[in-house]
Amino acid sequence: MMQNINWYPGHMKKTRELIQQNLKLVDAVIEVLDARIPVSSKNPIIDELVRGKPRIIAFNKSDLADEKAVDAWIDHFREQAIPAIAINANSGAGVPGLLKLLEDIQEKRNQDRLRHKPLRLMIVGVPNVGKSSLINRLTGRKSAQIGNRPGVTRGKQWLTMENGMQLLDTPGILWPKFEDQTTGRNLAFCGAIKDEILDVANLALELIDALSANYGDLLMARYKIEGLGETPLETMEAIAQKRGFILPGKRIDYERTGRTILDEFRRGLIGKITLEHLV
Ligand SMILES: Nc1nc2c(ncn2[C@@H]2O[C@H](COP(=O)(O)OP(=O)(O)OP(=O)(O)O)[C@@H](O)[C@H]2O)c(=O)[nH]1
Ligand SMILES: [Mg+2]
Repeated sequence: MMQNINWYPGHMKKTRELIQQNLKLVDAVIEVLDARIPVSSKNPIIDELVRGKPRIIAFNKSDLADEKAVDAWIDHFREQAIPAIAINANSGAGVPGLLKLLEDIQEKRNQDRLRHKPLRLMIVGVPNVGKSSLINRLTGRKSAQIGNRPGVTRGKQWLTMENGMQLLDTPGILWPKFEDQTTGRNLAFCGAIKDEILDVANLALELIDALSANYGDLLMARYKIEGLGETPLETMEAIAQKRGFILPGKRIDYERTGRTILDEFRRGLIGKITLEHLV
């Protein structure tokens, strides 16, 4: 059902090398994950690259995610001695808590050194996860370029935070190798892959399928359908009927229905949803 996607455009490899170089310049890393897809938005290469440096995991877009599921993920990482926190880079919710975690790292570092230098930080994450939005939050200005599409930030820049810490902006990286289609699918649902290369109707079918497991009730409530269909296609057709997305000849407008479902999921209109749960 899922079309093949080119997961590893040329600039991704360059980005990885850039992150590797930039890592040498910083003392600690903020890894931004999408709170809706904590597994799929995690790049295993980051684990490898960051080893030895203090790291904080920030679950961004928590306003769109399932709070209970995210809390479980936070506990999971804290048990591994990795500080984690839920944030909303748009509103600033959770950011004071993140600053506190950064100050903890700074303090610990100061204890080990005679000369106290401001912490140098780097933010990493997949495209469109909210890295630039977080940078703007942390620096209190509108410096980093933000876009509602992946791949906006390409260059490199240092920014000074109010508490004196130095922050480096980096482009997002998408992992170069993936074992399963689920990861790519989840990234696409959440907007980490350019929509132009996606088959929107099929992607929406996959989303309906993914939502049916834990959030079928939200889907039914949003689209005012009695129940879920036997198949995702049936559900999609029921949604199309409800919304009146019908073409001449009573043909269902799958394209428009698919785009609507995806768009409403991304805006949180279907509900607060996390697609990947701890087992
Ligand atoms: N709902 C919600 N949207 C967010 C949040 N943080 C960022 N966004 C939105 O997500 C989109 C991408 O944000 P950016 O900050 O540009 O993401 P980025 O990671 O820098 O993206 P690239 O530079 O393309 O890799 C924008 O439309 C932001 O407004 C959040 O916490 N909640
Ligand atoms: Mg950016």
